[in-house]
Amino acid sequence: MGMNITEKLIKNHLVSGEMVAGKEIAIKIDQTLTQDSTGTMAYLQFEAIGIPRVKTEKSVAYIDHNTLQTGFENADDHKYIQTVTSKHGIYFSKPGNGICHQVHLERFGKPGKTLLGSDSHTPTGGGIGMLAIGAGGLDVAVAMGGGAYYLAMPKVCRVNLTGKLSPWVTAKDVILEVLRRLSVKGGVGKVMEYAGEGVKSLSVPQRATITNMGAELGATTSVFPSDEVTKAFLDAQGRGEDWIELSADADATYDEEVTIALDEIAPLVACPHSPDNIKQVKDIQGLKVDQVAIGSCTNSSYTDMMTVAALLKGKSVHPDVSLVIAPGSKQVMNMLAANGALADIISAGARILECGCGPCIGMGQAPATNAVSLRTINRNFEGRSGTKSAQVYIVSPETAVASALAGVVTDPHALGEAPLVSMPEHFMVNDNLIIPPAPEYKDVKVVRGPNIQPFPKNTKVPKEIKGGALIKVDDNITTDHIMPSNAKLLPFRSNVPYLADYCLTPCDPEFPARAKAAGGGFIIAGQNYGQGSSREHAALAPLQLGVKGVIAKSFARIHMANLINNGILPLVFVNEWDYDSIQLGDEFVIKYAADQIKGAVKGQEVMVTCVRTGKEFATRLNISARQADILLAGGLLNYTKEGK
Ligand code: MIC
Ligand code: SF4
Repeated sequence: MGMNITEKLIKNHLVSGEMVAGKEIAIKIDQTLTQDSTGTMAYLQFEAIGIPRVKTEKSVAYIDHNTLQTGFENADDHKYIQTVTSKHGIYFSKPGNGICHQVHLERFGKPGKTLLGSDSHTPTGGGIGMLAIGAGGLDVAVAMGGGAYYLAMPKVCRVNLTGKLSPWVTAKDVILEVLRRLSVKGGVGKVMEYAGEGVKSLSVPQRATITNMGAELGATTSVFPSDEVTKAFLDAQGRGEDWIELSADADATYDEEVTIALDEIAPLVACPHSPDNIKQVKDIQGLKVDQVAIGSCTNSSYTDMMTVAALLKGKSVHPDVSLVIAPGSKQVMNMLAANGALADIISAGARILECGCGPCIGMGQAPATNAVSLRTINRNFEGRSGTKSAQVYIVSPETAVASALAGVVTDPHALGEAPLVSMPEHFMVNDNLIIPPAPEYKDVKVVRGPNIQPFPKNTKVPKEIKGGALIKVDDNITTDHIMPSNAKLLPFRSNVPYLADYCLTPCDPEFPARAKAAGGGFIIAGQNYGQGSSREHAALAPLQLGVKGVIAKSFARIHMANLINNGILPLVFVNEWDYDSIQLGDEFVIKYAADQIKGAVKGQEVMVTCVRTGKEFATRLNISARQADILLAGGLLNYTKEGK
């Protein structure tokens, strides 16, 4: 029987397991990437594992999230990452070189390879036919050491693209349409595999915008075929030799299928505060706009920026709008500067930011109180911009510019004829901000500043797990709620004890103090707990506060893996009404904890006793035998050190 692309990629990298949807498989990882905000922790963990040089084909460390350097903390972290990576055989992309996903696509990604990144938008690499997956830092550390990556064999959803995009409709609108149909939970447990005649009309940056935001569907990853379009892109990057063809067999089968007619899509917008809260731009046309931010790993490519420049040329940003633009990489910025497009952007009144994540992760450009901010980013969770009351809307660069010029939300059709922007035959290649590792392990002294604090480590599972309900939260709690990230907190990603004092504070400011006073306990949550980022800090900070388990209606994939990796039980309510009956402060006991964890592998329920009611309620641990061992050992680090 024929295979789809996902099956081919997995089969070529399969280390163990059966390729049956839902079953645990292990795959070999060819490339890894980290960024600074998850990277410090990943490298501290890599050091703790104790392997001298990475065993991957290529590992790259990017500095892109935290480049503000408001104090010594960021700069110290950069120094640590630069020295530790040099020592262990990892390429280092200096601050200013651009956003990890954009640069990786330009300079390192290869069709047919696997990529594991400590950032949830790693699936951007699927735009050139990689199996690119986001994971927690510890999983990436293990992969750098040559260990396999374990995941549940995903289902494959064929996204059949028909027709062609109409003028003013973009790749961003395509993925917003997919989100409108499937929601932020629609991709859970699946790979979104793009196919159909519509594929060939999409450029690599357009494909990458779509695979990037597959993360917002909760998908394991998303992938496009590697075809002539991919080849032209790699040729233009001077990397034609990295190309291989990759397509689904004619008789390939899929678990699910959705069809998107490209010519039927209109410009769309994701309204506050969720990427799946979709409307047509024309439905909110006229809403007054205070800020427009163009950039992020979703829409900061050369062609995005050239389109923006063409639309701004000879015009002026509306007096009431602050327009900020962050090109995705040094390559993009350099080319805009060389061909004059940057001058058009600047003349129009845009504020140019350094190539990096910037406003997307709340590193500067926080909007004013109650402000309306239109952004080309991928996440508009409440408060992520740095301003809780801000209303953030996700749009395409075209809609962003049309609105920045008009001062109100505007469908780009209002701008007349769409500009023709083509892919360059040659990108400007100058990798002088990418530092290769030292030739030998012993050559480098790793520099550690005072901001780098020991991270919490768990211990073996006790006989009985006891603790109270420390907090009860609703559905769709994001990692931005669990471990907020903004200009004030991001500098402390290598200082978990400090960060822990802010854990879950957007939901309840008293949570850290309560958890500390109680000596730990349980988090009670609704559906899709932990959606969003791959940040392991959303597990490490609770661990620091003594959290032993999270009892939720369901979990987001990466966060659940991070909890297990840190020895925190991700328990799922069997009966959702038990969620309703739990009161804050209720005390719980999980008796015979080790036996119950082992039993869960066979599908047995994990019984939790509530001391107040004297009753037991049933939960499930959806774990493999290996994950049970990890939980029993008190986390992946202990498990790895035990030599498993
Ligand atoms: C994000 O977009 O939320 C981030 C910041 O890139 C995170 C990583 C992090 O929290 O450091 C992600 O997407 O994984
Ligand atoms: Fe950076 Fe934003 Fe992309 Fe995350 S989503 S990697 S913060 S640009």
